[in-house]
Amino acid sequence: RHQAVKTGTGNTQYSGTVTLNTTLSGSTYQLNDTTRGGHKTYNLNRGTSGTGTLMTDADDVWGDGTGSNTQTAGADAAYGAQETWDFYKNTFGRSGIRNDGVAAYSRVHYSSGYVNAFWDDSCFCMTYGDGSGNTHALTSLDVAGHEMTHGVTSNTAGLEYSGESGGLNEATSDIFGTGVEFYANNSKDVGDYLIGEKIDINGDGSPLRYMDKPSKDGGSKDSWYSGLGGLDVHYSSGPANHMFYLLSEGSGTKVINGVTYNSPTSDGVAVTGIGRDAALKIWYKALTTYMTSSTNYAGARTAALNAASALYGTNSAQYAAVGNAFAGINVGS
Ligand code: ASN
Ligand code: ZN
Ligand code: CA
Repeated sequence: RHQAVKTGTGNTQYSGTVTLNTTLSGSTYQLNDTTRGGHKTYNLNRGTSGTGTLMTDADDVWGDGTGSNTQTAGADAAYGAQETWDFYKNTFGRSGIRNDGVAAYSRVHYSSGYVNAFWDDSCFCMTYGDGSGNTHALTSLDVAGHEMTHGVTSNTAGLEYSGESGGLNEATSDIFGTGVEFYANNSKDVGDYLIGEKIDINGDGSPLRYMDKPSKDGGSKDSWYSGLGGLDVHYSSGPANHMFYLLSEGSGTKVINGVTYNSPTSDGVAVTGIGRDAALKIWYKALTTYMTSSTNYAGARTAALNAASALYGTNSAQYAAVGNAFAGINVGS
């Protein structure tokens, strides 16, 4: 049967009205983006296994911007996959999660009242719950970028998901999830250094995590200490998220896209940022070239310094800033 690439409209819950590449098969549109490795979006319809059904539509307009329309989560998931694909391709020249030009697939409406989203290496697929109570669908752009980055990490450094390497794995997902959010440059979902600010996971409007000062979530640490590896990986990620914020934006108070950040350093020494683009490049090269499955915080510092040296040279401001940002989280000096 003849298939053609079409330009559909997604009425997302979190990112306004967006363009989605779809496929016209016969007289039915499919949420299938053949221009980005063949990413397909499926509806699990509250099931918890298999792929469910490929999302299809008669007029190529997907969702209505609210969670009560079944297609809306599909529009957000497809948009998240699209922006994550484009971020990695256009920022790092990475073609998909495995860098082989092949897309993962996404599943929405997983289970009932499920308040999470997750990447799964075994199916090479992304899954989103609908949330419950005050928590909305887990399909926001930073969450999508966070989860799919777990696939990138597992296909590169392979950071083991426990101890300090687990914290670095989680932070890598927050760092590039945030990279995706800024990359998309969507006026309805502006970039920030907060994670999950759109989904209301706490039911009180607060985000899940804060990169400028991770301890604001009540569990994450701002700086490395000897017991860090004993924490949940979503808390031991704090110092690396904080390092990334310091490296990008510098310490102290700063307003970005209307959000006020106030980032301290563990030693009280001010850090000057080098900008998010350079910080992202350094972390990506560190992850894909220098880190291994057992890299800890001290090893991450060495990896990031090696990456900055390779990209900018050891006499560069970028190289010096990596050392200063790690000193700001009590790693090295
Ligand atoms: N949302 C969680 C995370 O990315 C789910 C998981 O995979 N553990 O950490
Ligand atoms: Zn994660
Ligand atoms: Ca965010």
